[in-house]
Amino acid sequence: MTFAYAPAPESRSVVDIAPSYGLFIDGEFTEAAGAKVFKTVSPASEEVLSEVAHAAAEDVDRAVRAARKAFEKWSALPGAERAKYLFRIARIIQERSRELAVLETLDNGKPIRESRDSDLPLVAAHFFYYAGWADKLPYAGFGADPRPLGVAGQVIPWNFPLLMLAWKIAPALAAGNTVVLKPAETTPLSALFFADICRQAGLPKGVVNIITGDGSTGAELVTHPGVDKVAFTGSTEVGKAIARTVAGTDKKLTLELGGKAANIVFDDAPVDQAVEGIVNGIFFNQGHVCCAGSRLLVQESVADEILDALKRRMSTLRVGDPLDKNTDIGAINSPEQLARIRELADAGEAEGAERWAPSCELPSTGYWFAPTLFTGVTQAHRIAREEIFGPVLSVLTFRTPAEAVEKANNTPYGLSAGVWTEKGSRILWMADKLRAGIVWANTFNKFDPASPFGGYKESGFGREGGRHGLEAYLNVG
Ligand code: TAP
Repeated sequence: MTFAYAPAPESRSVVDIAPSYGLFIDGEFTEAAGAKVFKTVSPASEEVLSEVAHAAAEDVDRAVRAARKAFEKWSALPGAERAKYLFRIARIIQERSRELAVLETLDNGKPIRESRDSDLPLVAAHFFYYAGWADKLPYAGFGADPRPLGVAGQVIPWNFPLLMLAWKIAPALAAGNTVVLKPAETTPLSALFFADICRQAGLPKGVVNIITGDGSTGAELVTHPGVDKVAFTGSTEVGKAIARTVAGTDKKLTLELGGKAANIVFDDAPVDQAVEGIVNGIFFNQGHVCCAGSRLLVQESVADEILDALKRRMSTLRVGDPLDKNTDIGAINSPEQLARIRELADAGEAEGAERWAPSCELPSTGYWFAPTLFTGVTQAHRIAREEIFGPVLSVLTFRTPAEAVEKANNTPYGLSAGVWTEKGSRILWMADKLRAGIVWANTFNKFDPASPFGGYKESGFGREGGRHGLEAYLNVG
């Protein structure tokens, strides 16, 4: 059954979206060379939200030059002065958080409860955290006089548009670098609002430049000879291509790529708490999360009990209008992503796994996928190996801790993992054996600006967050 999607008008009016946006270069919004534009669409309503400039190669060059020019003065400012700008940006983000949360939800499709209660507080916290570091760099353990790298070219994905921007821009600026950032084509708006916040904060021109476009714009940016540091978050496929183009140059590189995390539930875990953790692990942000707990490994002796409770809980999840505060699962970000999720879910069935989803009404317009789980999954199935990046959970079972570790590590990725057990010694043993950059114990998807985040293996290299996140923007050799 379907129903028409009608966004709540009072929420929509919180944010004033202009019919068109230019590129933000050297402190000004400007047209792209050739005046090329693209449309950004709400994935929940298919409404065109705005037309956005599509940067050409010469725009990328203009932005990098502006960042280079600004670098001389910005890097020479005392850290305490740079900190003032970052604190100001953090405060403005807090003041405008309602507007930004609605904007993020409109452009991305994520539930307003998540953008309001998770994304925006974390974005502000990130700027506050790195503002605190700006005048303490000589005490960060990188030597007495750590130097910034220069111009950072940063490319981010669509799943947490403003949060990924914060993860990239806050440490770069704190360390004295200047930035050219390219948001994803499907979610450019919050980065453009952020550009306005930079102006509001009086940030010197050229310190932050935002260039919108598609993958070709990203490729122009990361290959530009004036870029000293490339920071990329996105798919492993594009990350590998970037690593190839950067190889042999003097650019520094950090990559945050895909994941296929195991969420491991032992027989002594409290069932209700574990089920909440499983639901949060895979259905938060529609499963568009690089560290999503997309493989549930459950101990055989409690598998039936956990699965029964999980299905009951999934039946209560509300899919639909992302602007409704009661919504648990919003829209899939794009028709392309929806097609990929459908293709992999169909492959799961074709390969013999058993598909289950609660009966739920999906809106007739927009891009939607019901929360889904697969049982009878083997390690050979595509749904156990490939990143789905959607609300689809693959369930596997294990008998012993050693078998859980072996299955959890049987993936080319290594970003995150979760362990649910009452035994502290088992948590420590598992954390030591799991090849994952982050291991959560009796929780999942917990983020903190003070805590480093990053992967092993094909999930990338380098860390964002914490003191480690500064290292990626400093000459520490
Ligand atoms: P990608 O297609 O890799 O896109 C990421 C960004 O790179 C976008 O801004 C994209 O631009 C741009 N891009 C595309 N081709 C490029 C190229 N050849 N050179 C330079 N830039 C290029 O990934 P996605 O579909 O947006 O995001 C989903 C993937 O990101 C998932 O695999 C997910 O796991 C991963 N991800 C990882 C993390 C962390 S922290 N590890 C966080 C979030 C997402 P357009 O969008 O404009 O094409």
